[in-house]
Amino acid sequence: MVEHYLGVVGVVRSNRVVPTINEINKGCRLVFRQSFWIKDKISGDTMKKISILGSTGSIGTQTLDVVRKLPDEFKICVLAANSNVELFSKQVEEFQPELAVLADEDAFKKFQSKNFSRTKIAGGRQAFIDAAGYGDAEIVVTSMSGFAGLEPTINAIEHRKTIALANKETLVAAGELVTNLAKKFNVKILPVDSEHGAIFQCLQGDKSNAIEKILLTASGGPFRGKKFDELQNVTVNEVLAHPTWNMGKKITVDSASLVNKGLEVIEARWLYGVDYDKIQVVVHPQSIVHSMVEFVDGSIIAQLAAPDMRLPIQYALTFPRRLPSPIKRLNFWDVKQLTFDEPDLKTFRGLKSAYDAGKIGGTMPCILNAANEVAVNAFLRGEIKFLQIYDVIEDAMTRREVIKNPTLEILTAEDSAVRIMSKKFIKKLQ
Ligand code: MN3
Repeated sequence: MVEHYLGVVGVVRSNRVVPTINEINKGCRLVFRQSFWIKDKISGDTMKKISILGSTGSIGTQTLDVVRKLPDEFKICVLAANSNVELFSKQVEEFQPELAVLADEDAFKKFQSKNFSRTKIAGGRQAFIDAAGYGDAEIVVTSMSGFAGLEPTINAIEHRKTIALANKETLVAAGELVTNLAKKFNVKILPVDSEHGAIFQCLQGDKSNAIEKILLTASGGPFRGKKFDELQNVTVNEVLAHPTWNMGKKITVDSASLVNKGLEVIEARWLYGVDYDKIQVVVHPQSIVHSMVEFVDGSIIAQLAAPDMRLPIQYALTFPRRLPSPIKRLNFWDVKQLTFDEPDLKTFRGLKSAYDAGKIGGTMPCILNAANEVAVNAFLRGEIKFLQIYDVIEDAMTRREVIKNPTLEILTAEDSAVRIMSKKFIKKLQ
């Protein structure tokens, strides 16, 4: 870190404001403004401005916790959420963003009655999309859930915001479109997902571009080792009891079905440009190795840490710097053993479906994603059994025609069509 600063300073001869090591440690940094370098922390101008879309969800609240613990680093530009008025109001009060948006119109009506003197407020779906491109935020954390995250993410990219990507459905449904746009606007997509954050860390400093394969770890969820017959009648509560991660409901169901790992395989393909046959899922129940990269010479680099989402979130926000974090430290004398296993693709068919969808490409991953979103909601409402999630996905994938190189319009239309189709299919299952 010190070297980095001195390096920068060395180039700028007029600069007389070299920060001391103490200041660097406290987070002081140099900024280039109006043709000279200045050291500026006190005014808050060098604080990274971030916007959080989906601030009341699991990743959103943990992102705010990271911000809370590094008060000199970040300033909140936008907070946006769907409908949790109570929590959202508290967040707006505490972080005083420039703009606060609730996507749900009814929730917004309730929210509107409160008075926030320093914050502009807005409501509705379009306001949520617009919020993604608002102001001079440097980073947009996309922590909303599902396909609904696609349009706001595209808007953020078009406004040249760095994306801290937590909404994996965006890259699953529209990987090609989103990564091409990011290239066009020269925008970085930084992973927040713990596995992809791990891969990202494993690749730092490696310029050889010599990845042999990506080893994507999976906890295996609450049903690891269980067979088809044992999973016929599992309840919603059993599904929601994830052994190592505490997350939102949608992703917890996805983790139990291993569809989440399938979505992550597709996410990894787009983030790292690696073919599907070079992405291998490794079941690792302790969730300590967050993923690994194997290089052409046979070396494998892994990232390890206690399972705590605040770590990948913080790294995405502070990248390329590392700053202190309150997460629990690993004690290998307590850990003792790390185990690895092959995933059971026969029982957890959704993972295989995701590989298939990814390899087929075009609209197929979008079809898989839409069917899965509908199926997960139906399961949470008690309308279908757990394993029928796979039937809903397979039904959609066999019945829809694939369109290559889809535009946003095509993807949106496909997403809606699959939702209607899958809902009808679920009615027949009941
Ligand atoms: Mn993950």
